[in-house]
Amino acid sequence: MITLFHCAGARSFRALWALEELGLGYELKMLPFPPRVRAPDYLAINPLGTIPLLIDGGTRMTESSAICHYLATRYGPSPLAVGVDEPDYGAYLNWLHFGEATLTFPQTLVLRYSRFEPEERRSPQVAADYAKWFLARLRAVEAATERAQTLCAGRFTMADVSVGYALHLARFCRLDAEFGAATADYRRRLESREGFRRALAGERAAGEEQNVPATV
Ligand SMILES: N[C@@H](CCC(=O)N[C@@H](CS)C(=O)NCC(=O)O)C(=O)O
Repeated sequence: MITLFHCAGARSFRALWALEELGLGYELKMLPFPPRVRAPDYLAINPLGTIPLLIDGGTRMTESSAICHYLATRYGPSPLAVGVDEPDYGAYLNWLHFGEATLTFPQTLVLRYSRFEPEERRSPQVAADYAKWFLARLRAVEAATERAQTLCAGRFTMADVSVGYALHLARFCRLDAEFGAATADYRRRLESREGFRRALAGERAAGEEQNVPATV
């Protein structure tokens, strides 16, 4: 059985969404955010203290975008991964990593310095600078989604899960009002997927069952 440690709304949502898109069975363990402070026992399981943590037999993974690709290939073949022999293999890998490294990184600084730090450590300047950074990087998504319904390979893939999570998180960062028209439509298409909706409902139900409050 696959086990996923998750905080509502956090990057582990990518893994949860991927599991739902693939229709795999899993156990969802909810944690309060941040686990290193509010669930210190978790450090014995994952010394990094971060989520996601995915355990699948002897495999342990802590990188959300890598988990998406792992699940689609380990439990594939699936059209959710792009194969090495397909023309868009490079574009797929690039978007998969772009979602986390280029888009989510600045968002976490916005959240941290506008909402998560204690009042005296907050920095409107840092939050504003990284909001600008995020919106500038989003131009690549706007250009791609003006041309096509998905990011690559002419179909929905784990690259869309990776970037789609960053667009989902933008609502919590209050940055979604500044999306271009194509990006806003793309996010609506992603969020109307059954797999996305099941993931959202699943994290809500598991949070209630396990008595773990939502992150934001
Ligand atoms: N690059 C990693 C980042 C993991 C990460 O930093 N997760 C955040 C939540 S979104 C976290 O656990 N933060 C709590 C902390 O750093 O203590 C990924 O994509 O999964």
